[in-house]
Amino acid sequence: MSYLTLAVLLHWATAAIAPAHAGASAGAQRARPVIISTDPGIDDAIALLLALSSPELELRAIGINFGSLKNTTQLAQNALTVLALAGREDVPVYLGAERPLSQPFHDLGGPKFHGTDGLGGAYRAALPPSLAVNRSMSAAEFIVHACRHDASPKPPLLVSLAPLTNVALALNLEPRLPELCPDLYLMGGTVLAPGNVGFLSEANVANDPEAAARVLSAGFHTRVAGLDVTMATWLSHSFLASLQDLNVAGSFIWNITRFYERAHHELAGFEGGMPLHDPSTLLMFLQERSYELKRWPVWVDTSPFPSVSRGLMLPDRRGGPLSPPPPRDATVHFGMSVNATSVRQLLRARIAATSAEFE
Ligand SMILES: [Ca+2]
Repeated sequence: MSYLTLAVLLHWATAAIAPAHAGASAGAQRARPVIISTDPGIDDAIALLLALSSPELELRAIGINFGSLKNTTQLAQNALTVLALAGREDVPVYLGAERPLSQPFHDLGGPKFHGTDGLGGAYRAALPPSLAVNRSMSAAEFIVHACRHDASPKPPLLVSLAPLTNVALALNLEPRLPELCPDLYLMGGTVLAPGNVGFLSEANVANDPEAAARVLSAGFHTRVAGLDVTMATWLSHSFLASLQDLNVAGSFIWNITRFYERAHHELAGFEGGMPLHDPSTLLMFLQERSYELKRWPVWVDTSPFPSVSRGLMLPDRRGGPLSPPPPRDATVHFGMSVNATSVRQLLRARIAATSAEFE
């Protein structure tokens, strides 16, 4: 795609999508502020569009975390591309963790699923020069700042769609973070579903197990959208194809998922379609009734790399009269099943709504 084509697309998209958002905001007094830590990432890009098109949420900021790529500059460009598409250049993008909390970075194969640019090679053109990251603070510093000072009736929702490094760094800066911003939704790990980078490990946790261990034991009221629900929310090829004619956002999703769908076929052996990883995290907030959640104590394996168990999430799922109930300080809730039909419908409706004012 040429720069001109992208520029036309962005201009068109800005005109198309911004009014729909403005209308939604005006009528949604109770929109919850949200800060998203992300490594965009094809599924991250869809999640950001979902957040921007949901009147229940007011996106305060995007924090970039290494993950799908190590190149956080490229990941930030991808976030800015989505914001430009949605006409939301007002949302600040802060750079964050470039490497794991305490251990070296190891490439677990992110570019094979997201492409070397993170968006499947679909949008390589330069952005308008007015779009840039906000360098006044880091992603972790912004999380702390917002949780200390946001004056909304409810504190910001913390959402992590990447390794948990930014959140762990924010905890280092402000140990009271789980009191200030208690609600954390994250995509990561698996309880029973097969892993996607190891036989029981998932990429976000395996990319920085030390950060995951720190965050999951910190006392946040945590909801985990792991592979147990994200793999179960399969988007078929025909579902994806049906999005491209909806509007600019749907066409964008169709374009960036071509690489992702092909990678899931060629590398993971799936017949067609793709799992819904990162957007499921937001869908769990937007439509919690569609998820069965289980509260369990949890540990994360931080055996030195390389290890077959490094990055495993280990919830204590025992129950019944011979084992104790989860202690009160076990505050992590795992999504174990999902009404996939219902959340797919919501996703489609929200993508469709981004063009409501355009037509
Ligand atoms: Ca991600």
